[in-house]
Amino acid sequence: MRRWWADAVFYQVYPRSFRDSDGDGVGDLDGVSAGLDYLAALGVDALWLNPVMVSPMADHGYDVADPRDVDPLFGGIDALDRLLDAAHARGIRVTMDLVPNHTSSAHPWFVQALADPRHRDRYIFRDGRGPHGDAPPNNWVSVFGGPAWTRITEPDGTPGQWYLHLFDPAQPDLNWNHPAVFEDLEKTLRFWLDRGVDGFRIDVAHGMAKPPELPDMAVTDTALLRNSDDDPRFDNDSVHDIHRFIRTVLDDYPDAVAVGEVWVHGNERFARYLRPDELHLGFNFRLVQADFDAREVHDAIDNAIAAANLAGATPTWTLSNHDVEREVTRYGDGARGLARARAMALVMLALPGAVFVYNGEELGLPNVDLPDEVLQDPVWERSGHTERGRDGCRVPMPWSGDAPPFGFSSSTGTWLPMPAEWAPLTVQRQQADPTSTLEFYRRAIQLRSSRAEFTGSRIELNTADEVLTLRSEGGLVCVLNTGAEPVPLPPGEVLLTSAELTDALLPADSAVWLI
Ligand code: TEU
Repeated sequence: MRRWWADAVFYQVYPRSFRDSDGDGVGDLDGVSAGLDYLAALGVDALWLNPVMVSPMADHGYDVADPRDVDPLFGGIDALDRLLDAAHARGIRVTMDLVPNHTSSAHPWFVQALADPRHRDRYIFRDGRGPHGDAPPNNWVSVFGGPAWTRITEPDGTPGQWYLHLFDPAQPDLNWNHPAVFEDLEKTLRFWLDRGVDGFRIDVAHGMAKPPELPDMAVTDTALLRNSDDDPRFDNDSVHDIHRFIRTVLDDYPDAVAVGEVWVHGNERFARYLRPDELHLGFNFRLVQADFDAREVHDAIDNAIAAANLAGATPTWTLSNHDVEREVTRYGDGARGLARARAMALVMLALPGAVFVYNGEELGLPNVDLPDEVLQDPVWERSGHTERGRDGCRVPMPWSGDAPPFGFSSSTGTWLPMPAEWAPLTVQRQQADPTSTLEFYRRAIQLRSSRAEFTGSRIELNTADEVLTLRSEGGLVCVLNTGAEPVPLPPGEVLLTSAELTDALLPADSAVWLI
């Protein structure tokens, strides 16, 4: 059976930054509803909303204090119901972020755990090491920098136990050996699915399970860890029991989809998450990690398809999200970075499987260099101001007008400042310009979803002299030129190009679709 998500274009909405309906400078769900006509015209099939549950926002919603309600900042649960109705009326599905690895430190379970040592077993509390227990239980580091343990003060005022947090101290890790944690997640899944939500993006899907003895890490340097297979914090075998559990619940809702954030090394490890009784889809980050280089892009595609094939699953494609530098900037910034990002969009949209577009990508937004004093990502503080964090890819979307806040909000006090140089990048300006990145994206998505050449799951890749040629089963040819010189086009009728062709040659930093 062909599922709706198997070739869908998902649009990732970072709710703080899409559109603000109530003038507080922070985007919200009625803002998303107000943008639905725009999204329908863009041609997207589904939304993925970053977390909107009740949260103190220490990590902008990834610290959930009540998993079964919507934060008032985003308009409360009625705003979500309005969005579900309005999206479904336009044939757009809505998926939500789910955060099962940790809760907020303001979650009632954690508040209770702090107050009473008998209620700590839903989290990971341990005595410290050393004579006075003043050293952390092991050497684990937090993904955001610094130790992954924080010591609490006991109710009687004495220095007490330590709790584990792979991210911020405001995000204590749950103990997935506790049945209450499973029961509560099932309640949460059914709560949203019964309300009409079409599925979930599962945060840190490779986390959750921890080895019972909590062994020390062999490597604690974050830069080295990125390429290390030996990280006891993640990808433990028993995580698959959790995914199987989630799947049994989702199977009661045959159209619902679960897509996991799976940051693991190697295709074998990745494919385990996509076995028939686990996740439907897994984010494959190989395209995010590839440089603008034909060989690297070729290998990224090959590996992503090989990983999906190992499990008989659908591949997924993404160039950016709310955690990584925007691709325009990654590829060199300025006109060149934008040209390359447009070229890569044609490559991504030519591929079989599910595609994820991050809000603002369709406008060609670059990352923003923000001044120190406005930075909000916990990474900035936790790294001792050595890493600037992810705020630069989360700046609100420019909609209209000639100056900030560009129609995003009625307030100039947007939660992150918007650069004045974004005036030419607004939706309004780009809609009026047939050569704009927005019009290019719209056309590409429309062709992808309407033309028979895009069907079929097999593709053939060839790379020679910095030129990648991709042929789909349905007869689409996509050529990407990452070299410095223009190259001749293969025979065929041009469907779309990311840049203007000169004398029937494909310029450097561009791509073309032919049939
Ligand atoms: O990101 C998880 C994350 O930080 C990954 O980088 C991964 O866990 C790491 O590389 C280790 O392999 C998710 C969200 O996307 C992010 O925005 C949140 O801050 C984070 O979880 C915590 O909830």
